Amino acid sequence: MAGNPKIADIGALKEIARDLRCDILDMTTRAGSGHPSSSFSSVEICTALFFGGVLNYRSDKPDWPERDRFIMSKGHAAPLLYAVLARAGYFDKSELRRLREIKSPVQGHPIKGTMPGVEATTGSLGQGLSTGIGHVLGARLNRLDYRVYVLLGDGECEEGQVWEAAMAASHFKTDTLTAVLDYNKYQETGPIAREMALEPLVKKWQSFGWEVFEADGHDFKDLLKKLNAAKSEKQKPSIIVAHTVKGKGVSFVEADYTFHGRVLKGEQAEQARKELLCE
Ligand SMILES: Cc1ncc(C[n+]2csc(CCOP(=O)(O)OP(=O)(O)O)c2C)c(N)n1
Ligand SMILES: [Mg+2]
Repeated sequence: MAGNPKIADIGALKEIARDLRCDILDMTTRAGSGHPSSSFSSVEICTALFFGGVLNYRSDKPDWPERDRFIMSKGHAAPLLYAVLARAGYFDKSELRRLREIKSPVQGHPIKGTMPGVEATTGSLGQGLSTGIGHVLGARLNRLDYRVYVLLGDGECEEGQVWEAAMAASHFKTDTLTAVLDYNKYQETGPIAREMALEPLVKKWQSFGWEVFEADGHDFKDLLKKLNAAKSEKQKPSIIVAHTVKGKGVSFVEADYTFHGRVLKGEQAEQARKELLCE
């Protein structure tokens, strides 16, 4: 049974991306905390996955056994995950207004079981790829036909567990696993190259036994081409190293990495709404 919702064309994907950025901005400004710049960075990646025909899912049946799994390993981008899930129909958009409230199911980092569509508890960076491998092995045991997608941050790749998972994935020939690496070149405290360099990143993943693609992480055509190519891989796990801009869409956030974990307030939020063309 195919579970794929209506596939949007590139023009429609761009509109969805704009709407998602506006939702992220509104949610985090209202909450007064959260990670808008990390969320903005991955908007096109998640839009391509959920609305570009890559992921197989049914929002009316969140526990459908054959659904593809999406794991937001960079869990601080929870506002993006919630905005995407609401847009996909997992729950009403009004829930977004409860971000980070005490006892709200829309917590600052995703918790499995709190909102439909949240597949894994994340936020402690470095763990999501291992969870993804578990889902692939579970599919084999249960003879289920689904794929697993994991969104990683580049700072997250400074965690040792990511590389242990990278080894395990190729050892177990997890060909139904695709990681997408949001390579925005910054982590919390500064540039990756200064804090703990990852280059040569493509060669590293290749040497760990992965099929590696590079993409412009804000270009739908390029992203969809690489995500669809990854689906044909029959032996190895695959990764899309997606070059992105942290804070994408808001000029003064793009220009200043100290916006990590900082929300936009007052005039800044107004300026951002204008730049993003929010209604
Ligand atoms: C294990 C762990 N250590 C530290 C943190 C604190 N932390 C939250 S976000 C972040 C930076 C992550 O950078 P990156 O993966 O590049 O994500 P980006 O925001 O750039 O998309 C850090 C260090 C954490 N959440 N988990
Ligand atoms: Mg980063």
